[in-house]
Order: sequence, then structure tokens, then C-alpha cells
Amino acid sequence: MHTQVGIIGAGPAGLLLSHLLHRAGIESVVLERRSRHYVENRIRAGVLEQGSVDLLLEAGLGQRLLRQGMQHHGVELRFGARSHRIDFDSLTQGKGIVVYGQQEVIKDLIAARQHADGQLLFEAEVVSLDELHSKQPRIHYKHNGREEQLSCEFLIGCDGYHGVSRPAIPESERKEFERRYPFAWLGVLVEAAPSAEELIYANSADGFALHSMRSPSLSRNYLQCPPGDRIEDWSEERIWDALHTRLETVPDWNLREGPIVERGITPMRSYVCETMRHGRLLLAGDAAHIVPPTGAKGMNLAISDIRYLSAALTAWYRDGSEELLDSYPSDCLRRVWRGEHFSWYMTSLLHRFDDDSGFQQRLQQAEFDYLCYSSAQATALAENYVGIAY
Ligand code: FAS
Ligand code: PHB
Repeated sequence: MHTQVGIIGAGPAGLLLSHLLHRAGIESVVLERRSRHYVENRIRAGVLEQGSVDLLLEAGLGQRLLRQGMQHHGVELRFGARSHRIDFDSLTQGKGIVVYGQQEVIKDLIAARQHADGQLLFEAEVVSLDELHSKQPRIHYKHNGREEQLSCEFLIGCDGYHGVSRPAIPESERKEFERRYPFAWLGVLVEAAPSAEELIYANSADGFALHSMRSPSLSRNYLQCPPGDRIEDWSEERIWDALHTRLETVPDWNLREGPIVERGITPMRSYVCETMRHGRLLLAGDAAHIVPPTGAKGMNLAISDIRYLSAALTAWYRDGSEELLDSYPSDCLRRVWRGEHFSWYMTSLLHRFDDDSGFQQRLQQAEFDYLCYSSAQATALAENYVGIAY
């Protein structure tokens, strides 16, 4: 099989790229190792920045998003008995976020590709790539029990952190940076109405917790746990005890319980591979960078990369210009490193570290006090949270 752009991975990056290329008259094939049902039901991110919402609306993907997405104008930081709301409206001249589950974005993108007879191959596992410096790079994959091959003109790795595309770049040529955190996040999806209008990030003596939501009847809660914990280490009783203890630290506020319909543990790491182009192979999204989810940046950075990559490929097919392809990595990395810093900042501010001296906790308390006092500091947090302008 041959196509113009071969895309590995049907996550937000791969699907959005295929959709935007189609709108530019460029043909692509998306190869996804999982089933359609799996990718449409995988619970992940929940927050869309203003810029991501605008891009999805411009690309004709906004119908359900406008109907079901929940516009938020602030977030609450809770430090023990103290609480402070970061008001996006006053601090960012009216920008905000929309709470809309990543799996809903995936459903909208798949529906749009299917409507356009796009070539999405599910349960098609890519096993290797070659000819990356030729004009016809090749993807080797397994589908329906057979070894298959896709030749293309550009090969895009949208296959996430554990995919095959980044390792196809020789390690000696990969410029990589990583920081691991001494904790993970346990996340639960709960059939219960949210207990607050906006997200609550809590730094408590027992550790971090986050109260988020997916709809008027679905809550999404997270708590910090040891990095090696397995989900079976956490009974429902233990999960709820920890969430109540860490979130119910202010008067007259209680966390609503309900049936837990999904649960999982996500490791926490910051990672960047600055080598986002290698011949005709280009990386986008989690294949190139990972952030701890505390800043709600993962999916938004994937969308940011695709904004640049779709423009670069469109320019090449339109008039053979290589300029945007050459600047693709640096164009992405400016926002990626801003997102990495903000995600590290929020993670450092809100989690409990095994810090016997108490030094880290006093830094956190000082930062919280400053956020409460200084509109300049609160503005910095707000403008990063709603998304830096392109
Ligand atoms: P994705 O990982 O979404 O998609 C990659 C796709 O490639 C997958 O569908 C995979 O099956 C496929 N693939 C991999 N190898 C392949 C192969 N060899 N052949 C074919 N297909 C292959 N971000 C937030 O902002 N907030 C959160 O709360 C949050 N929670 C997360 C929880 C988990 C468990 C994980 C893993 C990530 C979470 N993230 C969160 C980050 C997440 O939203 C990512 O940033 C986002 O999915 C990135 O999108 P993609 O780059 O498209 O990668
Ligand atoms: C979520 O709703 O899944 C969510 C929200 C904010 C975050 C991380 C995850 O920082």
C-alpha cells in the first residue's frame, strides 16, 4: 500500500493530523494497534486549553464539544484549611478552559475521518520502519494476521511514549531529557455529580488530590500514590478515605461518592526528545514529550505539535517548501518546554515529597502565600493554565 503521509497512532495527535491533512487535500493512512472500541473508551486527559478548543472548532470538530464541553473560568488551589481561586477571567482577559474528556475528542476525530472515508486501520501494529532518509520511507506492520507494508512520502510518529517511532532514531542522534517523580497518580472515574463547579487541586498533609469532572453526572478524581503501587493495592474504601482526607480540608465542603467505573495508576515523568525530525520521520505528541498531568498539558501539547506539523506538510505539498519542516522541531519545542516547566511547577507546588527537612513544604507554602497575595504571580499561573498564545 502507498500513501502520501503514513501516521502511526490513533491518539489525539495522529487523528487530528490526518483530519487536518485531509482538509488540505493531502492523503494519509493511520495505523493503530488497538481496536476502535479501545481507543474510544480509554480514559485520559480532561482539560482543553483555549487554543486547542479554537483549533478544533476551526477544523469543524466543535459540534459536540460546544454542546457537551464544560467552560471553566477558574480553578481552586487548596492548601490544608486555606483555599484560593485562580480567576481566569480577570487574570487572562476572559480566556478559560473547557473540560471535555480526551476520549470524546477521539470519538469526534474518528467520526470525522470515517465520514470522509479516511483510511484508519485499527488492530494494525507497526513493527518497524525503514528507508527513513529516502523519498519513500516504509512502515512494516501486522494486520489481520499478515505482515504488511506501507510506503509513504512522510512518516509521522504519533505512537506515544512507548511507541516504535522514536526508537527508530539512533540513540546517538536523539537529544533527550528526563526527570522522574517519586510518586504516581491513581485516577478514578466516578458515577456521581461533581462536588464543585470547578477543578480543585489540593496539597494536603497526606499528599496531593485533584477533584475534576467529565459531565454533570461524572466526576474524575486523582490522588498521589507511591510510584510502585498497583491498582489492586487500593481498595475502594482506601481510595475514598484518601480522597476525603485530602480534599475535605475546608468547612462545609464534602466530596460526593459514587460507583467507581474506571480506575488506573499513571506514572509521573517529564521527558523531551528534542530530535523531532529524522529524515522523513517526524515525531509529534507523547512520542516526543511527556509531562506530569498536574498542569493538564499532555493532550494540549500534542494538539500544539500538530498545528505546526500540518502547516509544514501543507506548505511542502503546496509548493515544495522545506522551511516549516526545517523549523518544525524548534517551533514545537518553544511551547513544549513552556509546558514542561509549568507541569513541573504545578507538580512541585502540589505534591508531598519525601523531604524530611520540611524544606520543600515551606517552599510550597511560600509560593501559595505569594499566589494569594500577588496578582502578578496568579496571572503567570492563569495564563499558563489556559494556554500560552501561539
Ligand atoms: P497517545 O498515547 O494518546 O496515542 C498513541 C497511540 O499510538 C495509541 O493509541 C497507541 O495504541 C498507538 N500505538 C503505539 N504503538 C503503536 C504501534 N507500534 N503501532 C500502532 N499503533 C501504536 N494528559 C492530560 O493532560 N491529563 C491527564 O489527566 C492525562 N492522563 C493520562 C493518563 C494515562 C494513563 C496516560 C498514558 C496519559 C495521560 N495523559 C494526560 C497524557 C495524554 O493525554 C497524552 O498527552 C495524549 O494522549 C497524547 O496524545 P498522543 O501523542 O496522540 O499519544
Ligand atoms: C482530568 O480531568 O483528567 C484532569 C484535569 C486536570 C489535570 C489533570 C487531569 O491537571
